[in-house]
Amino acid sequence: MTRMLTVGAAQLGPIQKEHTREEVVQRLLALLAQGAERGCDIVVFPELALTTFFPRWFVEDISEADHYYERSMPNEATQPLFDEAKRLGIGFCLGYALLDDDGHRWNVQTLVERDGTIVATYRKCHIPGHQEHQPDRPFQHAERYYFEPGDEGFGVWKAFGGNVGMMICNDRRWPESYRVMGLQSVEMILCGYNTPIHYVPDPSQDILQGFHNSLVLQSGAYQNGTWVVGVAKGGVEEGVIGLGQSCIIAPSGQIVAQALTTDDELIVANCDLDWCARYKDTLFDFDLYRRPELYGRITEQRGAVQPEGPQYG
Ligand code: CDT
Repeated sequence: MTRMLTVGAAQLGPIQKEHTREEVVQRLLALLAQGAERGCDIVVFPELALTTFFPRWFVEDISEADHYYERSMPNEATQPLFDEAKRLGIGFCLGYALLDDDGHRWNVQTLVERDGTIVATYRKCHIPGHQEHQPDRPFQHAERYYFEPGDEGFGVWKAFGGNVGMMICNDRRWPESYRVMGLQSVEMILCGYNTPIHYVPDPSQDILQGFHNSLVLQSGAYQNGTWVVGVAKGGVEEGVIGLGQSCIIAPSGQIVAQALTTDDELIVANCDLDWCARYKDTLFDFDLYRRPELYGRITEQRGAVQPEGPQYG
């Protein structure tokens, strides 16, 4: 018996400042329609998929940015997406900024089942960039000003006939994100991202953005025996070049589909969730082989310490 899940990674090209939510939702609907034609059970959209990547600008008064946040989900602008997905019997995962009733600002992804019910809303845990205005940069990456770090960790949910987890962009660079989900028997991780090619603190990394993206997604998939779906918002958005290269990774670590453009583009893969067991029950049989008694530093310590002895460098 196999548990097949056909997944679409719905990459988006740039969303400029002047684009309205209604225009963006039309693009999401077009990708959803392609997903229906190609037999998708679920279509995954990127991080902050309803607006431009607004943390690239700093505003002294954060309330001036309130219009970039959703106050509820679904809402008037996104209801057509929820309605059409339900009509088509396709689930989806949507990234957006949320300003909740208690005034908290989160960078979230909501997972919606094929019948239109909301499975979960994940809050991004690893918030990159900086908190204060850095006027010397060519563009800001002030996510730490605009978002609180998620306080609920990395859940895994019974959905789509398997065990589904979520993470958002920078989370994918941290092995702990995958492992915490691996320890909950995750079989598919959904990850939207916005990755500028230019990394201001160390431009030597610019040319490696694509390599680092596939490196972390592939190793996270393999080391935890899980499918991983990485979905970009790419292209030139407000003058900033964003990485595309959305991809779907098998539990073997192999890339089974990858976007060719940096525009709106749907890539699709038929994913056998039972393939995960080939890794989870053998080389990565956690119960048999892991040594948690030796991993205490992972949770007890945040930054690195120096070994004892002379200090070099
Ligand atoms: N959106 C997001 O998390 N982007 C970061 C950019 C690097 S940190 C400035 C990423 O990890 O891709």
